[in-house]
Amino acid sequence: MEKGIIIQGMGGFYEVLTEGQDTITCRLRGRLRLEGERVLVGDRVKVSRTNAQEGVVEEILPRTTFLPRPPIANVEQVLVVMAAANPDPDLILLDRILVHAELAGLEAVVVINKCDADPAGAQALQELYRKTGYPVILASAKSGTGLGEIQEKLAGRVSTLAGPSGVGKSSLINALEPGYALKTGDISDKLGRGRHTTRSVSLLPLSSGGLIADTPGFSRLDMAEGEPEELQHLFPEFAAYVDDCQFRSCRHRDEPRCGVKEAAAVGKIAPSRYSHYLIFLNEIEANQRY
Ligand SMILES: Nc1nc2c(ncn2[C@@H]2O[C@H](COP(=O)(O)OP(=O)(O)OP(=O)(O)O)[C@@H](O)[C@H]2O)c(=O)[nH]1
Ligand SMILES: [Mg+2]
Ligand SMILES: [Zn+2]
Repeated sequence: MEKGIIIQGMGGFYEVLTEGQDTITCRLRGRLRLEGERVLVGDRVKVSRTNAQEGVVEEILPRTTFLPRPPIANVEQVLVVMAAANPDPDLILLDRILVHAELAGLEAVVVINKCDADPAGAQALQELYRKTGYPVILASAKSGTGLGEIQEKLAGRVSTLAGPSGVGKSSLINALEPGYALKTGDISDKLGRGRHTTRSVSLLPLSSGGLIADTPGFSRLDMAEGEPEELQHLFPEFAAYVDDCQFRSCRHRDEPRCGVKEAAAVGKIAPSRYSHYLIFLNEIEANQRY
């Protein structure tokens, strides 16, 4: 049997990139369908060929990572894309995606695309996220800014893009690999939002040897399940200040003498990050009550 990776799935058919770099169309072995096995793009599989272009997925290998949104298996890294403008950056969504990436054990990179449209705004965002410790890349699919830096992050690794519709995820891939000519869509004048041009997740081989997933944009993301006391660990920049909290069990909300709260008050932690932490904490606590 050959090994491969699912690069696209559609209506019960899966495109599998084999180790020999062939792409073949596969169905799932009936047994896997019966077991209700959910196959994701990124899943490593064993396939048997029925002919040169077709085969059957016989086995799904254990996943190393899993990201629920965008739904993808085995990626090492998430590039969270926001536009500097058109559409306006959605920082709470950006932080939600970063929290999900931390929870899944993935590396994350913040990409501010469309810097050409608002260079000053893009720089302010870079400044804000620099404090988090996440790498921040200022990019423009239009002018080519930052493409080299993105290329470096992607080389030889399996990565996914994530972010709202219309921020330029597909455009960035097209700028890196013009051969793909992925469909892109304009921004609706009335709502200032993207038009959900990309409809499904697909993993694309890069000339640098890596794989990058283009994904549909989304704007809603439920807070992950988890323990309220774990949330602080999903904000990596908080770690430097928790020793200044009076209580070891501090949730950094109402407690007296809280190092995190103090760091946010003086701007050592970005106030928006801290306020999103409080919002997520309330959401997790509310979920626990049911
Ligand atoms: N000015 C400017 N426009 C850009 C840039 N990148 C993309 N765009 C435009 O933004 C619009 C949306 O781009 P897409 O690549 O379709 O966005 P997407 O993130 O893939 O959107 P979905 O597939 O709907 O999730 C298109 O009109 C692009 O031409 C950029 O760097 N600068
Ligand atoms: Mg797209
Ligand atoms: Zn605290």
